[in-house]
Amino acid sequence: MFQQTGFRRVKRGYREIPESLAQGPKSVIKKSSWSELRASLDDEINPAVVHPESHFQEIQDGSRSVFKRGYNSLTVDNLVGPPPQPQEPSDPLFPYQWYLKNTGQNGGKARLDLNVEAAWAQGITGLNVTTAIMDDGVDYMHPDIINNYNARASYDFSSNDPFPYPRYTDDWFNSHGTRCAGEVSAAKDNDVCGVGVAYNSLVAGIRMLDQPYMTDLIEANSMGHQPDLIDIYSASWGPTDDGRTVDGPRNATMRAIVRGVNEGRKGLGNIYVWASGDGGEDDDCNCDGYAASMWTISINSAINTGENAHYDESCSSTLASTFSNGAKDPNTGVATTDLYGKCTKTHSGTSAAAPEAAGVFALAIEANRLLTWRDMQHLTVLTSKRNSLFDSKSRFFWTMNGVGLEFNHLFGFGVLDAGAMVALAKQWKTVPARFHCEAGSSIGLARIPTDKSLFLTIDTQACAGLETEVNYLEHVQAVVTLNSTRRGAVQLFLRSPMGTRSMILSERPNDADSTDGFTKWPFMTTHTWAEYPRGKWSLEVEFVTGPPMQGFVKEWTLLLHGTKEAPYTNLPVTDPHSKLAVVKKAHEDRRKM
Ligand SMILES: [Ca+2]
Ligand SMILES: [Ca+2]
Ligand SMILES: [Ca+2]
Repeated sequence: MFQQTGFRRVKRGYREIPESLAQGPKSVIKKSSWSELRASLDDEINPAVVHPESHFQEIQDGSRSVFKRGYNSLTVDNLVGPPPQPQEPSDPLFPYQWYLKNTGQNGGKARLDLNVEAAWAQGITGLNVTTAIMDDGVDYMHPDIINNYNARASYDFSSNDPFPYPRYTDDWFNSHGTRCAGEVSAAKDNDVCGVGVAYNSLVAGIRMLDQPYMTDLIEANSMGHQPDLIDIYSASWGPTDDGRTVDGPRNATMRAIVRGVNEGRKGLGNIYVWASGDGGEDDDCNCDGYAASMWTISINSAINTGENAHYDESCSSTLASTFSNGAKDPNTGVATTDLYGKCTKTHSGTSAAAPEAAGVFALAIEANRLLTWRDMQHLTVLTSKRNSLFDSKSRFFWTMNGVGLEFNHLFGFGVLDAGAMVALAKQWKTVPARFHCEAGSSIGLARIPTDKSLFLTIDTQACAGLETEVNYLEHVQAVVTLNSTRRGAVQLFLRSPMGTRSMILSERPNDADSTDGFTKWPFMTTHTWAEYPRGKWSLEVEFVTGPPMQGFVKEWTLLLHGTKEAPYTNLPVTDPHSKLAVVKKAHEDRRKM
C-alpha cells in the first residue's frame, strides 16, 4: 500500500467551508469524529442507519414490479393505444419546482423551465436508467428516494463500505448529495417533497467527498465505479472556486474518465455531468480541468428570470445550462429532498444545476438506450434553447457560430429542453467515428505586449488525407504554455477559420501567480461545434488594463476533435426551423461548394 498526497475538492453551492475542513488533517476533532464513525460501522451496524445490502435489492425488486404497470409492460392496454397522459404531479413541493414547470410563480418567467412535462408526455420518465451522485452521501432511506435507490451501483469510498449514508453533523453539512439525488429521481405522487426530473429512474450514491482531503485514488475509484450499472455520473464539486486555482484530474482519475467514456455502459460510454463552478465572475471554469474536459458535460445555471446567477462562472467549455437559485425571494431556490426525510426549497449553486441535467440525460437514455457519450453532447447542442437567458451585466451576448448555432459564453448552447431532447433522441442515429487531429503548433518564446494583443496563428488542413482527418468539429483544445508576472491578468481568445471567437481564458483578479503560469494547459471551447476546421486559427493573447505586466507564450498546440463524415446526414428533419435543420443545411451547402 502507498499513501497518496491529498488535495482539496469542494462542494458547489456551499460557500462557507467549516473550520474543521479548512484546517485539514491537523484537525484532531475532525479526525476523532471520523474514526468514531468508522468504528461505529465496524462494531455494530445500527439498522436504523444501514441496511444489509439485500434489503435494497428487495425494495428494488418490489418497486420494479410496480413500475412495470407503467408504459413498458406488455399489457393489452399498452398494445392497443398510446400511453395515458401523466397527470401533473400531486407532490406538495411540485408548485415550488419552477425549474420543472415555470408558471411565473415567485416572479419567474413563465415557460422558462426544463420542459420536462413534454418529455413525460412522451411516456419517458427515466425507467431503468441509473444516475450516480458522487458526493457526500445520499439519505437512501428518504421516503422520496428509497424506492428509486440502486444499492448495487452504490458505494462509500469515504469510509470503504457499501453504505453511502451521509455522516451526521449538527449543521447538516452533508446534505448536498441527498439534495442532488432528489432532483434526479424523487418519486412522483407520494405526498412527499417534490418530484425528480426522471422520477422513475434509479439513483446511486457514491460517497467520496467526506474526508479531510481528496486523493486521486478516491476520485478514480468513484468515477470508475460500476460503469456498466451506472449510466450517468453527476458531480457537483471540483477544485476550490477561489479564482486563483488551476487544477484538474490527476493521472488515475484521468484514466478512469477515459475508460468510462470508451468502455462504460458496455461500450457506449458513461455520461459525466459536471457543475461548471461557483466562483462567480472572478473565476474561469476553463481553469478547472474537470469542467473543461471534453469527456464531461459541464453545466452552468440561470435563475428563474433568465439571468445568470451571481455565483456563475463562465467559460467556453460549458455546453449548456439548467436552473438554480439567485433571486431575492427564498422560494426561488431549488426545491428537493433533504436529509432525514425532510424537504428543502433552498438548494443552491451550480451544484443544483448539474443533477437537473443528469435527470434530463436519464430521460434521453430511456428514449434511446443506444446513445453514446458523444450522441448526448450532440443532442445537448442541438436541442438546448436560448429561451430568455441573458447576462445580467451585459458582458456576454448570444452569438451565432459559423454553421448557425447560437451560443453564449455564460450559458453554452442554452437551457436544456427535455421534451425536445427526448423527441430527437428517439430518432437519433449514432454520430460517425471521432478523430483527433493535431492541427499544428507554434513553438518559441513570444512576448505579450503591454498595450496591444499578441496574435499567434496556425494554418491547418485539419489532417486532410490522413487517418485523423477532421471535417466537422466537436471539441477544440488550445494547449498553452505561458508565464506572466501575473497569471490572472492574461486573457486568451481563440478565433476559428469561420470567424467564431471564443474567450478561452478570462481575467481572474485574484490569481496573482507569477511562477507557475500555465504548462501545457488544455483550454477547451465548444463554441465552434459543427464548424469546418480548415484554415487559419488564431490565438489572441492580451493583458487586461492595469499595472504593466510581462509575459511570454512559450508554446501553443491546436487539437481538433470531431468527425470526418457529416454527423447528421441520416437524421430526418421534422422542423425546418430547428437547429438540426440549420446545421444540416449549412453542411449540405458546404458540400456543394
Ligand atoms: Ca458508509
Ligand atoms: Ca415526491
Ligand atoms: Ca472554478
